Amino acid sequence: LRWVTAGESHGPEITAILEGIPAGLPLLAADIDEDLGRRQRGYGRGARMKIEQDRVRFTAGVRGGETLGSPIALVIENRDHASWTGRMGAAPFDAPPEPLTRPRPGHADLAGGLKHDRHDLRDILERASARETAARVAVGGVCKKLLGVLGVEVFAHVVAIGPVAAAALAALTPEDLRARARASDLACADADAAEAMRGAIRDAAHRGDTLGGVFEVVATGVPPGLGSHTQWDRKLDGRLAQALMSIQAIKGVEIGLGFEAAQRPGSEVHDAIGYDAEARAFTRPTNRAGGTEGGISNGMPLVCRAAMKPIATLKRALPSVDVRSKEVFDAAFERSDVCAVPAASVVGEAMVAITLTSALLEKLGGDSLGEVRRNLEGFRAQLAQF
Ligand code: EPS
Repeated sequence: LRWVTAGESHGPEITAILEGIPAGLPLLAADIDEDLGRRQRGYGRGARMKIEQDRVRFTAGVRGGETLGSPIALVIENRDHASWTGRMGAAPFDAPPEPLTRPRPGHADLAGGLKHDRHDLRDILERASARETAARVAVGGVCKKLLGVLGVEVFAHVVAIGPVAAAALAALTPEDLRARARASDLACADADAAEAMRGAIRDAAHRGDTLGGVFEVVATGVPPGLGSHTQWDRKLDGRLAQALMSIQAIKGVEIGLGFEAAQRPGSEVHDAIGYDAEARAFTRPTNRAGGTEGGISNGMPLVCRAAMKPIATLKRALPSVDVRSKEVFDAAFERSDVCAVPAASVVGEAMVAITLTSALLEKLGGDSLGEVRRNLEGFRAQLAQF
C-alpha cells in the first residue's frame, strides 16, 4: 500500500492518492463522508469547522461504486479557500499579501521557516495545519471499508481531556465501547467524565487557552501474523507508533499497558496462554500486550493510545519574536480550536486502519477482493490446523 497527501489548509483542495487497494471493493463517497463528518465535529472545535462541510470526490480508481485496483484519487474541497484566493492562489500575487512573521511556540512555524528559508510563515503553517488530516481520514475510510469486509473493525474513543480522565471501561465489550463513544460529542464512552471534560474545555476557552488529551484506538478481528519479528521496520507495533506519532500534535504513543508496563513485575504484565479446543484457537485471559508480541499481531484486539498536546494557537498568546525585526511580540492569533482531541481520535482510527490494511495485504497478497478473501480463509484454515 502506498499513499500520499497534498494540499494547504486554505488552498483550493486537499488531495490524497492511495495505491494498492484490490479491485472489486464496493466503495461509495458516503462511506468516507461519515468519517469526514465525525472528524469535523466534537466539542471544542473552532469557527473554521462551521465553514467547511467535508465531502470526498473520487477522481480516479473507482468505477460504478467499486474499486478498479488502480490508484484511488480522493479530493476534498476547502470551502474557506473562497476567502483566500488573493493570498493562496498559485499565480503570482498582484499585491504581496501581509506576511505572517510572529511564529507560534509549539507550531511548525519557526522550525519550518528556518528549514525552508521562508520569512512569511504562512508558507509553512498552511501545510503543517491539521487540515491535512481530512485527507488521512479519507484514505483511512477506504481502508476501513476493506478491513470491514475482512472482519476487522477499527474505532477510537477519547480517554482523557486535560486533567479529566474517563473511568476504566474494561468491563465494556468493544461493541459497547464503540457505541457509547459514537454517541458522545467528545467521543468519550464515560458520560460523567465527558461532562467534566466539557467543563474543562469551557474553562480553557474562557482563559484564552487550549487543552490536549489522550485517545485510544481499538481494532478487533485482527488475525494473528501481521507484521514481523524479523526486521525493525516490519514490526507492527513500531509501524503503528510511527503512524500515530505522525498525526499533528501527538507527543506520545502507547500499545497495551504502555508506560505502565515499566512499573510492574513481569508476572503482572505478560498474558498467560490458553487453548480453546472447540474454537481451535489460542486464548488469553488478559490483553496487557495490546494485541502485539514480538512486533506481530497475536489475534487479540489491538489497543493503542496516543497523547495529544494542547493546540499551539493560543488566544492568550505566548511571547515570540518577529522573524524580520527580531523584536519580542506575542505570537500570531487569528482563530483556533480550543480542543481537537475528539477530531484527532478519528484521525488515529484512520492511521491504524491504514497501517493494518498495509500489513494485511502484505501478509495475504491479492489483486482482487475475491483473491484477498480466499487467501485470508486459507490462512485461517492453516491457523486452525496449527
Ligand atoms: C489549524 C487551524 C484552524 C483549524 C485547522 C487546523 O484552521 P484556521 O486557521 O482556518 O482557523 O480549524 O483545522 C482544520 C481546518 C481541519 O479541517 O481540521 C492549524 O493551524 O493546524
